[in-house]
Amino acid sequence: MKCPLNTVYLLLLFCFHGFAQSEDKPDAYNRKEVMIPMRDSIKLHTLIFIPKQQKEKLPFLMERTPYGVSRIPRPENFEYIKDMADEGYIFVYQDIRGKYESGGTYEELRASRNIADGKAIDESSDTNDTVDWLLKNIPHNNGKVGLYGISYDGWTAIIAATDPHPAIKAVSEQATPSDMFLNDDFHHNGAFRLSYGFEYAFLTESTKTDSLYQFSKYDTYDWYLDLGPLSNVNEKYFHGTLPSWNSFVSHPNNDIFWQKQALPSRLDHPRVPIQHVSGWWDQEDMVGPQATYQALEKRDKDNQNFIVIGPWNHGGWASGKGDSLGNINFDLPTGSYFRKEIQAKWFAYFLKGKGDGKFANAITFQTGSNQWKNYTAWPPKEAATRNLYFHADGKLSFDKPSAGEPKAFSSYVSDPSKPVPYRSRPIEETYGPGSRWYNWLTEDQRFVDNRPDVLSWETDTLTSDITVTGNIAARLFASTTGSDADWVVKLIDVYPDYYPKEPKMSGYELMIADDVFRGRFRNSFSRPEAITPGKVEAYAIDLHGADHVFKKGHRIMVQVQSSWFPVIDRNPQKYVPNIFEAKETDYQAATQQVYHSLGFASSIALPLTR
Ligand code: PG9
Repeated sequence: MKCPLNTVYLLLLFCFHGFAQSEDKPDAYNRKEVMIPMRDSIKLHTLIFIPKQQKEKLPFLMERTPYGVSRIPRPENFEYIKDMADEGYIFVYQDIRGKYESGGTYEELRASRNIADGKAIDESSDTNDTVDWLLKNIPHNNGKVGLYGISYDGWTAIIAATDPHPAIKAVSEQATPSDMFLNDDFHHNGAFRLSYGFEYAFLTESTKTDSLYQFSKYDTYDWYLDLGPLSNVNEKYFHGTLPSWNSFVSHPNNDIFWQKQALPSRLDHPRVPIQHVSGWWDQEDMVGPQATYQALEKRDKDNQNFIVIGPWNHGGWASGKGDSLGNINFDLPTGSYFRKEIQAKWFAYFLKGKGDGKFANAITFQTGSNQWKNYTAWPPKEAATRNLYFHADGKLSFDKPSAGEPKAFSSYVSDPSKPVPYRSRPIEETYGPGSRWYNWLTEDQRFVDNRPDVLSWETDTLTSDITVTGNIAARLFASTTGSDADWVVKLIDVYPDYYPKEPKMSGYELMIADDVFRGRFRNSFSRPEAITPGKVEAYAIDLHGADHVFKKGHRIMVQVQSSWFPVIDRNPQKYVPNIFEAKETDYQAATQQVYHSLGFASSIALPLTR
């Protein structure tokens, strides 16, 4: 993979956001650089690539980004869109308002404007103003526009679908965050994503271009531990200058700020065909496209809502073959298949009228069996849920615990001064040199097996395949001696102890589904409540979607722990109204008890198709 940039951090950041350059080709496109005026006279920096040989009127394909357009390869050399470039479109790349070479002020995930106010602006009005300009100023266009992009660029694409210009005919949002309090980059189930939130706020808001934070330690596990309580961030480092960090601090609960920002509340129904693209091991926005698809699917009268989910990390479909991720092999070139057979054909149909338009509503790459699958909806309705129960002897089985089992619970001490690392150390800066951030969700979970603060349950060796297709959820019955607690649950595929097909994978513990839940939000994400010490509480933890075959000869494992540091901030384990204002002395060790009795039968609900 060749990258267009010299700077190490940009190389890492943007290569993994799909900005890989394929081999150089003689320029097939003419490049035009323009400043396009918006309705409030602010001008946006835009690159337009027009095929040198244009036989027919062509549609536009546009990507709008906060990360700087000048670094994006020309379409004919850009692996992500090369199949489409070979076919011929007019490509448009634009710096969004306030970033890089565009005018105006940047606002992260800008709020929607009041549409009745003709002068108000937002990302949708900026898209529409750009489309107006393109239709009038770029000759030989066919009057149709498609929008695409990964993550933030996917967000700018789908936001344009809230109030689409009539020329916008198709939107492919890829790895787009949907709800920053419940999922995705900044929180998961109310637990704050500390390392991502801190580093991204600095990256995007400290300068008009992007800047990496200069950590004094390579292993940021130590740096974040030395940071102490979150209030030190503004006191010692940001001094209240970064708007998104200030929003984290002033909105610790799922209040109207987060609710209004979330995509399901901004999109009524698919007004144009929308394709959602998601990766099973997306380390940033795995849930986003699935949640947005599911919200829109309920209101999709015209069958304009589609989803594709594959074995990818964040944006992993944009470059390379996609036949492996980290240590995991998929046998097939899933990335190149997506680009050529799914993405290119989808846009060709909606923008050029090519093909029969028969697209499956949901396409997934089923892992384990390593096959593409088509479904009429995601999750497919045919799956039947069965619970996998925790038992006293560390076993996991489809049988409920019996009254005679010796122990009602298993327990561990969770100590905020020794949090469990979320990936093996050193934990390099997220987008920093040598970072292993991109594949951490596929990392072998044996690295925490021997910790006293991680509990495991495991099935016997499977005597036949078990296929899980749909949404997975944990139901945990647990108590703590503290008054708040985090619960991390991981569903793991354990490879056979000796695996001749690939000896290095012997005994590998691969996470298939996982998430963290902040205990204070067990009854409401908007109104947190302290936990009564010692009281057994029920926690419903959404582990999200999977399409995976646990193969005969493998085992299924569940791990439970109370920290995932520093991607998740430490829960003080003493209830305070706002954790961003907790004091050093509020952080205390607590004893956690996870129940597996008849009355409190902790379990994982699996959607089984076989
Ligand atoms: N995950 C990044 C992001 C998107 C939207 C908001 C904040 C962060 C990204 O990859 O663009």
